[in-house]
Amino acid sequence: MRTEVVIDEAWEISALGFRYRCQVYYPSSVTSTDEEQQPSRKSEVSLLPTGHRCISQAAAKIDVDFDYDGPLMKTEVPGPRSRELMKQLNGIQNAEAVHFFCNYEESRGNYLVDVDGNRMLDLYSQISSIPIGYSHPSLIKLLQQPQNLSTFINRPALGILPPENFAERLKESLLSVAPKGLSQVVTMSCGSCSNENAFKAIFMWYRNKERGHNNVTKEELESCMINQPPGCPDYAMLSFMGGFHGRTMGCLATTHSKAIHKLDIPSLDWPIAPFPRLKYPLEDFVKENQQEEARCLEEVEDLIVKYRKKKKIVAGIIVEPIQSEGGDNHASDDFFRKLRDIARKHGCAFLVDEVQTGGGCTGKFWAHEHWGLDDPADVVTFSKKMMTGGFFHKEEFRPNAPYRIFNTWLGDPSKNLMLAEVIKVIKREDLLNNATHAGKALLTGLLDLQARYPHLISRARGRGTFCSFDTPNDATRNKLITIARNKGVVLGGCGDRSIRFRPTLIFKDHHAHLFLNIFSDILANFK
Ligand code: PSZ
Repeated sequence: MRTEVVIDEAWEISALGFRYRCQVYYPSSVTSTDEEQQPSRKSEVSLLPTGHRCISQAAAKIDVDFDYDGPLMKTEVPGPRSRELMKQLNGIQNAEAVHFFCNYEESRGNYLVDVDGNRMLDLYSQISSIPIGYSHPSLIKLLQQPQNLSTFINRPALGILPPENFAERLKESLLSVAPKGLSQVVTMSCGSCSNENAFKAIFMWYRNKERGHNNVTKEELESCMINQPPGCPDYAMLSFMGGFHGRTMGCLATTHSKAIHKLDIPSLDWPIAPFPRLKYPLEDFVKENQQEEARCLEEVEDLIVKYRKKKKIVAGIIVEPIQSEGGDNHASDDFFRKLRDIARKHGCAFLVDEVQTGGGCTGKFWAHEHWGLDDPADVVTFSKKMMTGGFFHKEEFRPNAPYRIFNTWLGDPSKNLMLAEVIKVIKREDLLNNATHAGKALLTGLLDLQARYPHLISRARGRGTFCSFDTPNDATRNKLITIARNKGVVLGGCGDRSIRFRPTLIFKDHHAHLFLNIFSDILANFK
């Protein structure tokens, strides 16, 4: 029997003077007595906090995102169970990057629960990859529908044996949110794989443009087999210092965020332009920042010309709308419009890497929509919150023959199925506007903390919930992240001293206030 319990709660967070009200629904499916059908729900009943699960008031009751009411800490993190498991895993592989082990069955909404029973407000969401929170009821329901079972258990080699509904499924998932002007889409399994294949599509496009016909010579066919021109032309992708586009060999040549990513790996002599380093607050440095952006754009053009002179042709430019791994470096919309113009002027493809920025966290589905481009990007890559990797592109970037952009899986239809549901939830719950709104609450609070603790926080910045700030140095940044984690807030670092926010799309104002309240205490007591 489906019943619905609605609880109303109101409470106050005093330190920052924020007051909020949280309406709470107890999802009907949890009340089912049929534990067999819902094994993962079994322990939930005992975990139910004394009431509160927060939900957008606009949401239909069936789409409740059930959330806990706050962090609950039992041990320091990593706790004893995590440490034991780390030791175990480290015997099999280098597991030193592991922060702690998670209990995903108990994780809900914006809260990540670890194996020691600690419940943390997750503002990092698996490096920006959880669109609508943990264990969203709409996704659980999707998986429980018998007609979807086959999609999860029979993974096809999509390039040769797609299921009947594949095109239809792409239309209701990826194509329903395609960036303006991009009618074509190819799915891949991860972000690196998406960029890697996007580069290849760009190189093929460029070569066909140069040839002006489809007739490939014998010399080209033979030389490509031994990695030589003309079959392997000396083409390049131009990238930016501080950018991150993945760790596979081609992508790594365009990744310049940390030396440790690149050390010991042979690479390609491809041009690297400086990315603007803006001064904050932006309104106080308008002229300096304009000059800085002009300097970088000039360098882009110089590099294209310089490389052409040494017979290396820049076939494409790759850029992140906000450099993420490299330290949350922003540039103005005007900078990107001009960059797009430069690409067109020199006949280079313009590739926007939306792997981290895509999916709605900036308040628009694609961060580059903020730029207002006259001529759309040529290629847009995605992964993370989109559940599946892949890239959108203009028609002219279609490979001219089958098997040219290809691999075994080419993504996974079960991810497209989940993405279609995620998109429905985003639309139904108005989550793009929510990102704008919640992001404003977060950034306003960060600016307030920056004014009160200028020795600890600077350069607070952000678009939507894609926010960050700088700390004085690496050691302070890492210490703040550790303290926050032990107080029940998971944050991420980026660059050499920034802290970044990458919450889910169901991160609401009251989560921002909850975080700000906790973090304010941390800053007040920081030594
Ligand atoms: O350390 C790592 O490998 C990390 S930490 C965060 C990422 C990778 N992000 C992945 C990423 C990205 O942010 C952008 C803008 N482009 C491409 C990628 C690569 O995606 P994956 O990791 O799925 O291959």
